Amino acid sequence: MAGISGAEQGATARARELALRGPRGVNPQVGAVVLSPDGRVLAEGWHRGAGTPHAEVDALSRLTPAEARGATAVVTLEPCNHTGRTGPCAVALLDAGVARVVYAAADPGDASSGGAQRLAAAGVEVVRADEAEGAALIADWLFVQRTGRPRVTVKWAQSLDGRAAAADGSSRWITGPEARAHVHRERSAHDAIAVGTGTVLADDPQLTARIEGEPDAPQPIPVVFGERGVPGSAALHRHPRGFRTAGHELERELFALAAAGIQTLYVEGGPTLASAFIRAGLADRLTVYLAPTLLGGPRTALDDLGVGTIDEQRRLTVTRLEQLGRDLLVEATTESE
Ligand code: AOF
Ligand code: ZN
Repeated sequence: MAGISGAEQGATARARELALRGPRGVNPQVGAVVLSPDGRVLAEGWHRGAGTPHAEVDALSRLTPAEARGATAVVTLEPCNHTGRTGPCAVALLDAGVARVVYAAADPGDASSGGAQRLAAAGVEVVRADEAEGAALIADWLFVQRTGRPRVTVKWAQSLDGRAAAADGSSRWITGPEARAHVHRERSAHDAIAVGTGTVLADDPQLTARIEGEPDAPQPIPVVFGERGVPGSAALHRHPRGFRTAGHELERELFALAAAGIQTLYVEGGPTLASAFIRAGLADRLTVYLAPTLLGGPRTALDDLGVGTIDEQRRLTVTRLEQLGRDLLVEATTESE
């Protein structure tokens, strides 16, 4: 990358690794490396979550004033320019006498952005590195900043003829073990799983991510949508993270989840909930497991989507098509993405 030394390039990659040590939550994952003028690593830092020091301040805290003076700070996110839960990092870097700042992603915040400009105006050399990788690192957080809600994946399994259950409502195991293993990976890759109370009552799901050979796989927190309560005997009460409940006003509930630090939501909760998310334009990505079986009958995988006439159809873009054992996985994005 133009204007960036080999040492700085290495430090940018290292800073991304450090960022991932921090938790996903209301704040972005951010990493920082401070280099001496001749490119030696002087200190590393990362952000440990809302209310704790920002990555660059964490790294600076490990240096003597003499080491920091004239050094280069390499950060995955533009140093902030605001006093939030902590003070402005741009000022901390200036006060420390840092001579050069290399950063990747721009800060999208109205209040927090402007750090790069402030530093440059004060005579610090400010260089932009690796913008795409910096943004990719915090893509879900950036999505939340843009929309105010988590990124939503809606998942369902269906027979080849688009049914989710037999006429009597029995529905388990229409897909094979490979598809089910894939679902557990998907669960683990999201911050929260949404189900409707109907699914809790009918299936009594555990909603844990069970991945062979990965006992420590991240466990998303279950969110139960709907007015009916969760019975005291439900398996959900034994979930390692507990569970949240949510009402039926989807958009408002999503804002609340984002405010609680949930950046991604996996909607697994049956035809009613899946349809509600899609109808409301709140489904960003669909994952459909197609089982080579026929069920016929009234139990369609989705119910009313508000498509009264063909001009209102919900056009999708297929982003992935894969065979999982005997089943097929179709991934698609909606217009709202
Ligand atoms: C972080 N960690 O390492 C950097 C951030 O109110 P605060 O103090 O929690 O500040 C959060 C904002 O600060 C965040 O939204 C982002 O705009 C900026 N930079 N944040 O949490 C960091 N460098
Ligand atoms: Zn900051």
